[in-house]
Amino acid sequence: PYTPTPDDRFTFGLWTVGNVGRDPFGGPTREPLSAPYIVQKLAELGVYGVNLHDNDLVPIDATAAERDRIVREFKQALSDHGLKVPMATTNLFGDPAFKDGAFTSADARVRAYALQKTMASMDLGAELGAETYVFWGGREGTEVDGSGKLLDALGWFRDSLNYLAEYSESQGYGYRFALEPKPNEPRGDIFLPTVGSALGFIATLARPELFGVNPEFAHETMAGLSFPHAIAQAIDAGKLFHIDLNDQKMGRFDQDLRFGAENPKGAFFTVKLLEDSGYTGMRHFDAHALRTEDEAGVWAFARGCMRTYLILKEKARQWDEDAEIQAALQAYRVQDAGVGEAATRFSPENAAALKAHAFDRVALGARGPGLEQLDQLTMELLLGVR
Ligand code: GCO
Ligand code: MN
Ligand code: MN
Ligand code: MN
Repeated sequence: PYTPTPDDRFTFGLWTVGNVGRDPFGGPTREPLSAPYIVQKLAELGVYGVNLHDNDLVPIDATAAERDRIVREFKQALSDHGLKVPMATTNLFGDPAFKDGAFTSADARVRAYALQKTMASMDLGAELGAETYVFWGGREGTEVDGSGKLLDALGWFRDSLNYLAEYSESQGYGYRFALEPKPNEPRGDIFLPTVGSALGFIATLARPELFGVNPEFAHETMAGLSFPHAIAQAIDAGKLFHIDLNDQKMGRFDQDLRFGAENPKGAFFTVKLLEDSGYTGMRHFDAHALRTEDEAGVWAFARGCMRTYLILKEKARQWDEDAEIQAALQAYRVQDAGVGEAATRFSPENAAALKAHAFDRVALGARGPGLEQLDQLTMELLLGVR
């Protein structure tokens, strides 16, 4: 049990298992792995697909001939090992040209270059069969609000996304776009810092139906927010187009920990929401092995992300079937308001009836809902004694 198969729809990025263990204070601790090798190893682990930034595969300064050779070899590996590329994205953060933003740079030449680079990357993604296109605006932000671009930046961002959505449609790519919010790092403040911000912004785009969100566990946690609450809102809005699963201690730098490594309870309710809501998208792990690890540790990390997901999926099923938990849940939810139709649908008559109803306010306030017991039962189930 808990051995993944492609039916589980697990994906990793080339940049995740390919991470060489660099951090701001030290260089790489691992050798780079080639893309075809990563494809082979992920397939052996039962993964469904692999995602990429343009420059994870094709170096930014590759010639056209080099690009074609690299892409040909990658496609060969995908077909040899039966892996898909469900999602593609652009590296708009690594090159110094983007040091003060890509779509939100104050330099119109950089904004135009970001559009050009993204169109080329969308072409690559489409060639590889990607259906989801992610925008993570890592450099879209400021340290200096004296730059005076807080309003302009949102306008530039919107214009770029509108442009690229039209490009996708004009090419017949049919991409669904997913905005990935993050509150900070590498910028002091990143624009559109949370899932809620991104959802609000999408409503201002020319083709909002083409855009959803790509929430990340670590990013909402960095903002001090609850990841399950964020994805619940995205699901409710019909906007959960993709998801970045990992883990993170609150109040720390971006850690990209193995899924479930730090907050298994948050991971449990994340899995439960995805499974209960009928989410059909990819379960993508945007995380990497600890810098301490060698290559064996990388595959232990990848296997661990997927095993934890599958274990929690099984726990979610147990939770649903646990009679005591279900009874506690039933007791918690009082179904009948005792006011007939009056509170369910507005009409002048219903409103009048509701206004006339006598509530026992003191009794409502005195009721204990049993949440301590419900939570303890959940903990005991997670801790493996139920
Ligand atoms: C991060 C981000 C990135 C993005 C990636 C794909 O914190 O570095 O999560 O890993 O997810 O660029 O959009
Ligand atoms: Mn991240
Ligand atoms: Mn990260
Ligand atoms: Mn991410």
